[in-house]
Amino acid sequence: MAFLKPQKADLYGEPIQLHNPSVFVEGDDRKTVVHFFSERQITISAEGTIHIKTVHCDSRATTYIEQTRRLTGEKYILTVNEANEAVEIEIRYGGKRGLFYALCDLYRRITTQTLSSGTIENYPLFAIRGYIEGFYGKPWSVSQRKEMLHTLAPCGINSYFYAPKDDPYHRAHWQRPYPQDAIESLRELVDCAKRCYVDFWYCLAPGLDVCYSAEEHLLCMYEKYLQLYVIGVRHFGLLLDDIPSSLRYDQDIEQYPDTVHAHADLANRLADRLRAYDSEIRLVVCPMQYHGKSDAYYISKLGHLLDPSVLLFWTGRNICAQELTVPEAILFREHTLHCPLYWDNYPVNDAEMTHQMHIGPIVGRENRLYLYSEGIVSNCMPQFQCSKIPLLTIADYLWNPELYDPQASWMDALHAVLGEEADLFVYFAEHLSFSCLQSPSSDRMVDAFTDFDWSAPFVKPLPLHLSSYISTVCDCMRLLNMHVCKGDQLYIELLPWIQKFNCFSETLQLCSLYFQTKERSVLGEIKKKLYAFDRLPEEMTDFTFRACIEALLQSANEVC
Ligand code: LTM
Repeated sequence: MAFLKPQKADLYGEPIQLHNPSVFVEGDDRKTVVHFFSERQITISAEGTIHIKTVHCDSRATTYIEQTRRLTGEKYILTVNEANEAVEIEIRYGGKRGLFYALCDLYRRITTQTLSSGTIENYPLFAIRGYIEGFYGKPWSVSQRKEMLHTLAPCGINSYFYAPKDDPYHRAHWQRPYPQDAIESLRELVDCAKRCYVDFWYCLAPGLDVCYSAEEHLLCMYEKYLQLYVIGVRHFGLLLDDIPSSLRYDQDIEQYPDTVHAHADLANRLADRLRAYDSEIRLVVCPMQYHGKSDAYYISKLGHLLDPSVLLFWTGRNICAQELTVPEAILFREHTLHCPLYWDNYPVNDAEMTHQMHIGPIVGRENRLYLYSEGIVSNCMPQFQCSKIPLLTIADYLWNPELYDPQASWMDALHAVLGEEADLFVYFAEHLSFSCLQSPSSDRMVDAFTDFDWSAPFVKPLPLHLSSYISTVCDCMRLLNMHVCKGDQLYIELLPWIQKFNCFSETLQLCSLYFQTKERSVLGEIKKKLYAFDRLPEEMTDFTFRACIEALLQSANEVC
């Protein structure tokens, strides 16, 4: 697994074989370490086969990141020595989160039998590594949210932004305080985030009907944030995306020259008030104009007016940005006096994208963006299980973008979510790469289909790689069907795309039958299947597929 990819690793020898390992723990924060391993069913004992010594250390070596020239509590140094009786491990760390990442790293190496002697120095390059539940559609449930925290935190994600557009208390009825049962659910979530060392950002979206200059509205927002403060939240967001662009109340029109002054004033007053309450509170603002050119009037004015310590969201050149680049980040900083905190609209697939399923890896984010931004926060899909796959690649990129390899990371993510079945599942998943990032075809399909002349199918024997591809697609289809029958959530979320893939698979099986029998009646069946495939609205990478089948039909004068 490639998660928490080390910055420096000086390892030697074969991986240490550990069967039924048990752990002996000493040193600083012993309670945390014991709790960590006990929760994961690893025995803690005085005769442990692994001896762990933890050292909390406030030195340059454990707190300083050279590339970004900043201090962090997320760094760790892991030293492993194979001794006669036990494996001796020392963890040096600068902060609690660093210790947590060290333990996650160690645990993964132990359970995958990849622990080797030597030293690992590790820390993340992006400061804010997050995801936002910021889509339109059914919000995730509390248990799903907790599951996501447990999935992503061990891979280095450190921030979760709560902003489901369809939570009425977040947006449509932002003025209403949360009822007690909802607050209890949020408390559960905040506690879970804390245990996962993830910052919980609570976002409020009052822009549909707020009166920017009204003190009573500011007070109402402040009290809403305090409801969350009481349950442990220290990070807040003010979201002004997707709202009317003109001022609607006479009071505001009289007070402000234009909308941007109203937005800056509200954000600054809110920041002042929250900080007067607790100076540690952090605030992020999502501007009304959150994409495009950063020298546009609204965003540059907002940046200049906004308190410099308030973070500013930005989605990039487009709402769903194909690329996020260093030159654009530098320009953003120049024009707004703020480094962008990217609200990255991938893998989100709401609004016009509901026929797309974004399970491919993140691509198109430059590897040195961490030097010019506050971080990246990825907007998720309503399909919670499916979101895990791209989010794991995002976690990988955000930790160590210099070494990020999208395809390798994607396979790791698929394995993390699906286990060994990932190797078969990928024959389906490769067809789901339609997105703002890319629209390639399935590599496996293209490799299998080219080198074969579909318009002269009987000139040569069917190449082995094509028949083997068709049979693997059928195996993959059986796997998908089996999970759908079992009601497994990930496959239920994928059902519309699985149904389309089924048409694809059946078309290929019919082609295979035609190649064997040369029976012309099969061509009619192929035509019907292709038609059924075309009628389903889900987007799949079908260009090569359609072109080949059409060539086959045309060669037999079966015009589509
Ligand atoms: O992107 C932003 C800042 N706001 C909304 C999101 O809530 C929505 O999920 C995405 C994708 O449709 N687009 C938006 O404009």
